[in-house]
Amino acid sequence: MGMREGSTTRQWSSPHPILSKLLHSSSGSSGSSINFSSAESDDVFSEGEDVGSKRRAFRKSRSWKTYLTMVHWSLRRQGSWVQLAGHQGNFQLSEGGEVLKLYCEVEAKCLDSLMRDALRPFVPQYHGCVTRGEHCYIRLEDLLSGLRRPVIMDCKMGVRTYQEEEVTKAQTRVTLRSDMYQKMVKVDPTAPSVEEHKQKAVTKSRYLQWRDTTSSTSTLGFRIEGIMMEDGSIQRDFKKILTLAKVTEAMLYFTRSQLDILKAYHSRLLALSEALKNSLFFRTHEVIGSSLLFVHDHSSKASVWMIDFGKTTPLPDRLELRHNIPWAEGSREDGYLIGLMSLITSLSQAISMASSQQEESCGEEQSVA
Ligand code: I3P
Repeated sequence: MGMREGSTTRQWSSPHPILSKLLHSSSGSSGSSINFSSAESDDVFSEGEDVGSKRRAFRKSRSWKTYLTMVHWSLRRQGSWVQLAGHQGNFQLSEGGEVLKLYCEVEAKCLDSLMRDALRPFVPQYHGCVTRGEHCYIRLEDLLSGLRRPVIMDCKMGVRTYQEEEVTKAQTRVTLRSDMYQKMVKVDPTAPSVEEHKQKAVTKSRYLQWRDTTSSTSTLGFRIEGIMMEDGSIQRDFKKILTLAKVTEAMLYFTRSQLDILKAYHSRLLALSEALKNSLFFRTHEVIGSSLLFVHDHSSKASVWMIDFGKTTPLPDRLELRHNIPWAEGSREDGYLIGLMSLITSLSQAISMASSQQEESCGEEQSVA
């Protein structure tokens, strides 16, 4: 896996010229998660866990949150978040303004293939790996550079967020997670079974399935993990959204009903859907826990990027996925396209609602005049 220096022209689905980029997040080994801070805190650990595993778990689960905290910090200081390179976590910035993300072999392999795929314009540019101190990092394009007061939304794609192996593993080797039990109870004290309450722990597979079925993941093929507004405020109270109507409400909130931004996102997703049809990578990979990152700023630059490939794995020889059908155990289908279609439909709805709102307010202004 060599260093890649070639830069690609980035495409912004906006009436404005190209400018930005964006970063992402995710745990070293996996997934995305905008772990937006709110009532649902991530930093819950069980008593008796060893310090090393606590630290690892902390680093992993806090990755996106760490990143957002860094952005928040830099926004408050009106400076570049490059200043924050020294912060601990899964990310660092390198001299060139790249983002360094803790190395994960699965993700590095995906990014390497993606740089030669039809999806390249939708993925942060990958520049190989670098070692810093004891750790190896993946060098990624900093997709937030050039944006002022960015507004960000992370949507975790697919009808499930766990790999088939995670289910099989849970059947043969039961590892109980008290941190996940605590997260579960915080959201819904009645969710754990009597047995789980007794153990004060659940398996990871059980937790991930619970998250999927209590959010729009299972039904709409994606869920909103969180939103960061331009003032740096972070919200992640969207995980219990189940209907498209509620997603559309969240879209309108996220974009403040700005038509040009909604349209830019809509056309970017249509372009992504075309690229996915031509992507060998997409046909031959099970895409789990990957996110679409929506980013815009006050100047109406808006784009969407595919991020987080830590749980995206190649399929066995000759197997190809359709991505647009529900999952049945063993099929490896991920439902990525179900999620993409839901998002496109939601954006269409948001566009027509925002248009009507605009027409109404124009009408009101005229009658006042
Ligand atoms: C986390 C989320 C992550 C998952 C993480 C969960 O839950 O499901 O995707 O990491 O597992 O804790 P939540 O968003 O509800 O806080 P993976 O994608 O790597 O499975 P982890 O704690 O084992 O990292």
